Amino acid sequence: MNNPQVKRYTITAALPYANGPKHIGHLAGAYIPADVYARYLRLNSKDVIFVCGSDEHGTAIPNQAIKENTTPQAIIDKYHAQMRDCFAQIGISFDIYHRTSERIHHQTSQELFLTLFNKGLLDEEVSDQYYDDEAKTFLADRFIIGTCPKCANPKAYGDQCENCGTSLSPKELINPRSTLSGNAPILKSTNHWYLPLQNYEPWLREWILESHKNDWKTNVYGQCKSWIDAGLQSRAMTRDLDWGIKVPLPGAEGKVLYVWFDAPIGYISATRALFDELSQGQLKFATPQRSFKEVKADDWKKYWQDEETKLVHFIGKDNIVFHCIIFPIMLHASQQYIVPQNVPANEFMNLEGDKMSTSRGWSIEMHEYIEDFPGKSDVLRYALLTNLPETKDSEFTWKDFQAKNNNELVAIFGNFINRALVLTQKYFHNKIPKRNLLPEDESVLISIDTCKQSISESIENYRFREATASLINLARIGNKYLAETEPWKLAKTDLERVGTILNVALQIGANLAILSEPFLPHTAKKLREMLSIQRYTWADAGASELVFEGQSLAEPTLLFEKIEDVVIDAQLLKLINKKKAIELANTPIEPAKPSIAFEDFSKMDIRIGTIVEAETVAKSKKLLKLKVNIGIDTRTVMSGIAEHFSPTDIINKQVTILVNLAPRKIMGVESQGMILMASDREGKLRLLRPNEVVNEGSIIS
Ligand code: B3M
Ligand code: ZN
Repeated sequence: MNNPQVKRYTITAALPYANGPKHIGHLAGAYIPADVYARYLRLNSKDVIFVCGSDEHGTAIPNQAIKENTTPQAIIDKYHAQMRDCFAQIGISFDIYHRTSERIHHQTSQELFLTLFNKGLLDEEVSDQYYDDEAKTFLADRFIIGTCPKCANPKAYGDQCENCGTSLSPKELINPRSTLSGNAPILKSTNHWYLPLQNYEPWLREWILESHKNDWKTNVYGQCKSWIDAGLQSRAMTRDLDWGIKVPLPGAEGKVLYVWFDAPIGYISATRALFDELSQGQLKFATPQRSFKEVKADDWKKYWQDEETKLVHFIGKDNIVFHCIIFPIMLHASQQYIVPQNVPANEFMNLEGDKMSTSRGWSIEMHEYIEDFPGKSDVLRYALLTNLPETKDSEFTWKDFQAKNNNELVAIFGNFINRALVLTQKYFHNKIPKRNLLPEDESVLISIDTCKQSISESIENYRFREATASLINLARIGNKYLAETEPWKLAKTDLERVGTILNVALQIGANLAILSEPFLPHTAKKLREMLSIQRYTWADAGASELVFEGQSLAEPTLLFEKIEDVVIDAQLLKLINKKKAIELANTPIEPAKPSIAFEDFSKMDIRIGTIVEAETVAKSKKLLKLKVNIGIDTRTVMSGIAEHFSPTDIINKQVTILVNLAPRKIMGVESQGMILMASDREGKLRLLRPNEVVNEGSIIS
């Protein structure tokens, strides 16, 4: 950050596919760290833009439209709005949240494609591609599924396996099937434009493997190195699809740009849109987080074309190859754009012992959290920040979430602030008291700056977990200081000393109001209001006197509240039920049996009977011994329903019974018939009963 050549920052966070809700694992992967970084830079008065938007192309979108029985346009409209609103609620401070379906994005993408094409950097090649002969369409990327060659996941996509994160091509899939018809695909020849990645190997080796050896995260560097060492290959940058950005060449009808060609260009078009909107004073997608003075539409260029701009991409690990290899090659080859200085990708966050996955129902979606925990987005931010998958996969559990809230936010941060404010209200009429510092006070005040320095250093090195730990440590120091000095005990004997202690505590509180802003923006705002802090920049923090004697404070309110066990238990149950419901919805209904002749059916003698006795059977968990009056006689039936019904549930109930089933001895008792049941997809049994009482022996036909 102190690199004198850095004049401005362009911060990007991966453009989420607008094909469904996004979960807290996505937040932990890219959006929360990116937001902390961007907020930190803004507080440091840096020239920074933070851009993102919805990724609205690719086969993921029409695929979802088929699932939801609607149009791709309806899908992107729905999920774009949902994601935009969720990010805003969680306090992700984008300067713009754009969409790749916008015209300016189509233009920017086509321009870059043509730039590369006109430089002769794209090779046109004809090859055989998978084709669905029934749907009459080529099967790009996610229109094809099959078994992953790496992890055997049977539902891997043609571009990527979501289970193991491996990037794939359709032909690598074992047993490929079309998602459109379910059929096995055939091969058909088609032409496409390829980017020969291998031509850039020397440049990549120099740029990543040499110059970023020490400043890129080891997980990122390692992935890049193994890609480069494995030998790069040509990659098609176009697809046979009708959903996407048209390939801007004559004779390319029916072809669109590959989604991974256009999506990262979305960062550039979002920046263009930001400066267009700012210069016209009409904000549509932009929500600028700082003041931009005398803006011209062309200013976007500085953020993408000037070597003194530091470009940083925040992403999850499954996007590394695109952001470190393919997109940088596109940028570099165009000779128009800068390349990223860092790509601090995170690993994955698991959930309660299993991989997080929206499709399997094992996830906490952003909107679910917001609905269930209104006004508590900082708690989620904190729970994620303290548990970011920065160097390896991490795990979110509801118990840990509760502990982070109750034991850290409430018991340390909130408790400290509350004590300082309530005591000031009680003894000093809500005015900051005068101070007369003792050496022990001085040493506490010095630790404020030490904490600030370590927070800064951690953030600048993309170690956000560590930064969060240093932040809470400052609150811990404050809490400990009050516990040791016990001002509530001194009030009777030495009010002047109490004044000094509270003054010192309030200085720590005021520093927390600034230093917590990148991490807990809603809390920081509340705290600034309570302490009546007007000026707040990172440069102000660290000072031992931020608020002054005689200043009035606002009414104290609680920053955090305890989360009870019942709330956590309900979330665990919700998670399990959601997964079950999805499993159930995905369980196919048993196919119909082959047809039979009416004579076969009429051989069965099915009647209504009344259960007149029911008892459990010793040594059997499954059986009930029933006496059923079938009009003709009252007979014994051994029925395997004890796990579903107790004798009292069914006594005196009318049921349907197959009466001419050959008698059979079951546990020494002769069973003379079979009670008919409906078994649902979960295997739960229900009695088949007439809708009103009928004579025993009534015939079913
Ligand atoms: N939409 C894939 C993903 O959400 C993709 C990221 C694009 S970033 C330019 O993982
Ligand atoms: Zn896999």
